[in-house]
Amino acid sequence: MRTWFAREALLPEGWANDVRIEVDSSGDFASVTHGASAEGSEALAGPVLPGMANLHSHAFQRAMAGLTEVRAAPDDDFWSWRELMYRFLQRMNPAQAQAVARHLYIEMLKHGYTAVGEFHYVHNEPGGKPYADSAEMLRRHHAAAIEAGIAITLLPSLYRWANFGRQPLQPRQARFDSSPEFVLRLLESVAELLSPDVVAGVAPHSLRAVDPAALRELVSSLPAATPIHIHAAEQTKEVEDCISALGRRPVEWLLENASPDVRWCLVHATHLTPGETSALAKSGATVGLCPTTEGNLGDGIFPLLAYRAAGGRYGIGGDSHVSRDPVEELRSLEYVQRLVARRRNLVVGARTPAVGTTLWLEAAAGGRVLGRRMGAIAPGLRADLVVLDAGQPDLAGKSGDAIANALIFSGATGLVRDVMVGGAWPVRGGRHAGEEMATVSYKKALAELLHNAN
Ligand code: NGQ
Ligand code: ZN
Repeated sequence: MRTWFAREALLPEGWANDVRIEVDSSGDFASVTHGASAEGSEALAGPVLPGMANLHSHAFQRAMAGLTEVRAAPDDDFWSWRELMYRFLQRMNPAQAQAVARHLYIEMLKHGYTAVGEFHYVHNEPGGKPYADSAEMLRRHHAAAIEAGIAITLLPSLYRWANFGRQPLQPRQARFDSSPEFVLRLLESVAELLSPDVVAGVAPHSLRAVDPAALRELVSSLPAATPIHIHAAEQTKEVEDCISALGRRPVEWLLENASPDVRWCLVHATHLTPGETSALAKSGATVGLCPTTEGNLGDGIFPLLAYRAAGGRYGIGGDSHVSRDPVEELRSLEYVQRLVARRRNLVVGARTPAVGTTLWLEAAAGGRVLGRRMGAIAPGLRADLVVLDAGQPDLAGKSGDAIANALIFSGATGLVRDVMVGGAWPVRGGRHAGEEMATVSYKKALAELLHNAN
């Protein structure tokens, strides 16, 4: 047992003072006591928040960040971006994918993410032949997470069709080709890797890429409590195509046919009717919001206020990784709602009128949908902590809600000092022991990928 002491910590009910945190030898919080004495415990270097979950990652896309911000056609949009992304991933080999993911995961840790849901669909060799070990690419992401020290939920994706109506995959989608049996085999082959910080789930890619029968087949074959992540209703074209093919909007169809519950993460869920919004909120599912990517791709605006008012759960994802920072995601989430409503201070809860505190607590709690015991500083959960640097000028004189608000709304950088994942400290003093090596191999991978690009 190790015992830590924080002058201030963000507990489920809000900021508390003089908090004693016991972590057992397996990396779980054993007890959390506020108003406690510091005696016999090790002092943390500043205010403490629960570790943040990154619900939705396509790690390889980090290597493209900044490369698609050039207008190539008068009507550049999500679909033209997708073509560039497909082209980019064609040649990425397993070693490069691992180098990109390892570097990304280290950067995410340094910004306060302690767990990642890796929604993984680049299964096959270029051309579409499965690797000798069909789990090769998935294992590379596991290895990257272990090297980084981030908790990971491996979400092998089922990607069967190019579009609704069982349209055959296009040649540039050949690396994704997979069946329910293929995905279930991947789950079996990673079973020996599982631990409290390595979880496996599945990711039927979307209603575009998975037909209803295959979705049913996959979901009905899963062990209890397996996380199920799916993209839904991100683009209006997808909503229209879904209505033509299935007679329902994507989220409406899922609610009627797949009974999403606490195991489910609906990624984006951008385009909802008021009826879908409240039904989804009451389903127990979590929405995986990816604010910086959704902005980057011009997806649209999620009805966050109505969804929260109906009791909906959500978390955040880095998705295409145009950001690696939870602060940027949360700030963007609130600002987009302000721009629409032309009001301020919108995401606030019963616990506190402070937006920063509310956003961090709610998004962290969304980490449950990674299938890992996480989401708060509370006994029985994995010990994930984000310790801020009390010496930073942007935190000077601040306490409680003002800390979380300064973190999210002051543009401060470098506030995160130490990060604990399952009782271990992959980041200490703002540094990660593997960062130099990870940077060297990331740069090498990027040089190779960009050199080969055409
Ligand atoms: C993805 N990204 O899976 O990476 C998708 C694009 C697709 C987003 N939806 C690929 N943002 O939709 O087929
Ligand atoms: Zn995605």
